[in-house]
Amino acid sequence: MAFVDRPIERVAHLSPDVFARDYYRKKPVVITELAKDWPAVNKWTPEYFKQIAGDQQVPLYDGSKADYTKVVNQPDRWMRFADYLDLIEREPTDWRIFAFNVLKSVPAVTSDYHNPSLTTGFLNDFPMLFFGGAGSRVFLHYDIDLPHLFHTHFHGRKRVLLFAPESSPRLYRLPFSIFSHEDMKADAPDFDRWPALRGLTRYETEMEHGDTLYMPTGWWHHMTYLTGSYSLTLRALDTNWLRKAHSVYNVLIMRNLDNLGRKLWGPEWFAYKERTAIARSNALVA
Ligand SMILES: O=C(O)CCC(=O)C(=O)O
Repeated sequence: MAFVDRPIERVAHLSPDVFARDYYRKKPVVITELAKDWPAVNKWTPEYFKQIAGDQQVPLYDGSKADYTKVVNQPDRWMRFADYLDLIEREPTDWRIFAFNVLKSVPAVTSDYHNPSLTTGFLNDFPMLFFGGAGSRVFLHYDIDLPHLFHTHFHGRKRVLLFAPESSPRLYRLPFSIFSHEDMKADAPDFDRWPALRGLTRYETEMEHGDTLYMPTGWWHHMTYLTGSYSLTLRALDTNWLRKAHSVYNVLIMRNLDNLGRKLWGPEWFAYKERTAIARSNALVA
């Protein structure tokens, strides 16, 4: 058996009541008109980004596995933003910009979108932009601070795969981390090598310009950019205090333990994490 694939629901609008009743913490949904009135929908062209921030150096990531000589999320290289935008327009490439803080990098664009009125607790200091070239992939992960995510896509298409938090024990999660084992390809895994994946429900959608995907707290996501394009993620913390405490533990303690392990034990730390991820998930289906 492979995955059980299910399409992510699509709706044009949602009222706060229906969102709270049917989706909040429960399941993902694409809201096609949530961003309809945002200036960003027409304004955020590559030319516009070049005008306002073309000369900035931006941090880039490729599709290679994490490197123990680096701290978590350290970029693989830097490039002039305008050159990067030209690159993703021109040709397929693995290079991506991951979690580029809009407020710090391009504050002019913060008036081009609004927090959705579907929930509260938005982290206004952390609106994040993501860019990718055609064919680039984002490894399966969930967000370390466990927010609810409103992810709006621009200028092209992106394939999104999601797994519910209940699937976590069978997703080969690396200890002290929010990533799956990086050899496991969530888009086309070898089920003989990763048997715990068999039968898991995988939610799928293809995002178009202007679509907003709601991902509840703790949902795993894997992205494949089908064309050079970009997205904005707005993040809202869960209203539950236990969930908030878990988020603080992940950011302040778990991440630093991982960085310490990398520093002290380097490759052995990575090998231990990979071995443990495989042993734990496989034990569930032995
Ligand atoms: O689409 C991407 O490049 C990554 C998005 C992501 O991981 C997020 O919004 O948390």
